[in-house]
Amino acid sequence: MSTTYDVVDPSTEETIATVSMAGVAEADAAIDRAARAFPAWRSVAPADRALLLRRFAAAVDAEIEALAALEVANAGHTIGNARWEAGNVRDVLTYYSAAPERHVGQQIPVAGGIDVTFHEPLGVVGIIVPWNFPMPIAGWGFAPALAAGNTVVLKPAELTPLTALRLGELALEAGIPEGVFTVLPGKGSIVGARFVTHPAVRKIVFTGSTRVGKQIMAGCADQVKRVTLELGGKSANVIFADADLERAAAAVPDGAFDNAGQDCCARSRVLVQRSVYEDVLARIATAVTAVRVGDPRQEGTSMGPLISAGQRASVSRFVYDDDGSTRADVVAQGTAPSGPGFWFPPSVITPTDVGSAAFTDEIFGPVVCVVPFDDEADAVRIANDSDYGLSGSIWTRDVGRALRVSRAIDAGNLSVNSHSSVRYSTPFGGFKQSGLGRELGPSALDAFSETKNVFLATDA
Ligand code: TXE
Repeated sequence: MSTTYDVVDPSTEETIATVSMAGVAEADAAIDRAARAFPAWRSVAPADRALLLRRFAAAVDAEIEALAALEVANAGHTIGNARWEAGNVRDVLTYYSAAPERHVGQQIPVAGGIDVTFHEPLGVVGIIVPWNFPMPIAGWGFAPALAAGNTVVLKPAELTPLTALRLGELALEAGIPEGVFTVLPGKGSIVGARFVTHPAVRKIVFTGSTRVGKQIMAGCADQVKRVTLELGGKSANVIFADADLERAAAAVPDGAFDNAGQDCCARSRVLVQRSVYEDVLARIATAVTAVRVGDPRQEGTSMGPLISAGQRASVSRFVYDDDGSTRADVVAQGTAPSGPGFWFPPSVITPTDVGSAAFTDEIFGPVVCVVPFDDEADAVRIANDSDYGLSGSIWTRDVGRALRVSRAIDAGNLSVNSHSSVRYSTPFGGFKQSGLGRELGPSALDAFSETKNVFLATDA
């Protein structure tokens, strides 16, 4: 049964919208519509499907400011970040709009005939999106899925449905046929879980916690359902003594506190070579205390609020003791507004034990840990001593070391002398418990299609 719920602005705690919450019946109806829309959508001529995706991209482009403002209100993202996120959806759609005409099969030499491969779409794809990047993470799923000829049902996170709902409307306005792309707000345990069990849904794309990702993977096993998982992270930011220390330290806040640290790629473990440790720690403390936390609508604000009171409580336990006092290993803190809003000051921790929870758990807030290391082998050992393996950075002027350490760290997305993780044209995903499969880049299309091999006998 459908009910409604209130959506809250995390910077004011005010209700900004009331949204219908789908139940199992609505999920089943949307999946049935998507299944019925599939045969026609997969048969749309490649050039026409490409054109529809470009029109969808143009519709997003025309609404960048409106989408960004909606995300600022719903997720507390800074206006600069939110513009980038809306632009990213446009860019991902544009990038994959080339696919219908260019995702080609092979002709393989064989005896006795002709052998060709086809990329067949899967059918209905269920996409389950978290609250931290509601627009891009949705786009990374639906753009390649639609381009490859699938239809999509998408469940946004309970806390952040507004931009996804608008993207669903823009798809229709751009001419994407009814039923091809449906956005369905609802509870993960009900609508998300139904995507997993419904036999017409042939693939799940899930981004969220490792805990739920494991449940989804287990649930998909029953039907051998295809699954792409993008889960948590605890990424290492390794600063060698030969690096440009000023640049490396200055990049720590952006690398760790993007989206108030609610970023699966957050480089939340900073490893600094011991000979420069005190120097770099002091620079990091200066950079962190200078972070401008406040109204996300103001141009120039670098960090907004956390998403919810629950998230703030979850982050607080790494920084404050039960009696409210700051923990002893917190060595620097910025400021944050008081009053309404789920604010949290950016904080630096120097844990004495790399096995402590602050150093091993995904905090998902503006908290960065800094520890020393002795040499390259020590840095790699500490970096890899994690269940996660999503991203990371290496700061050095030694090219050989940059490549050696990049190869040695068990993570899917590394950057050298940079904290960037995501480009729509390059693969993105995690090692170990950070996920399964890759999104974005040219090979994402393979995750939304099956390879079919056809042999045609030509012998008389
Ligand atoms: O995630 P959930 P939460 C991490 C981060 C964060 C923690 C908890 O550490 O603090 O996870 O966040 C849907 N079947 N990340 O609780 O519950 C849910 O409705 C199907 C990292 O918000 O995993 C939402 O749409 N779906 C991460 C989505 O899953 C289910 C981003 C994510 O929610 C479901 C977010 C179920 N049983 C959190 N239960 C990243 N990789 O960036 C929930 N959902």
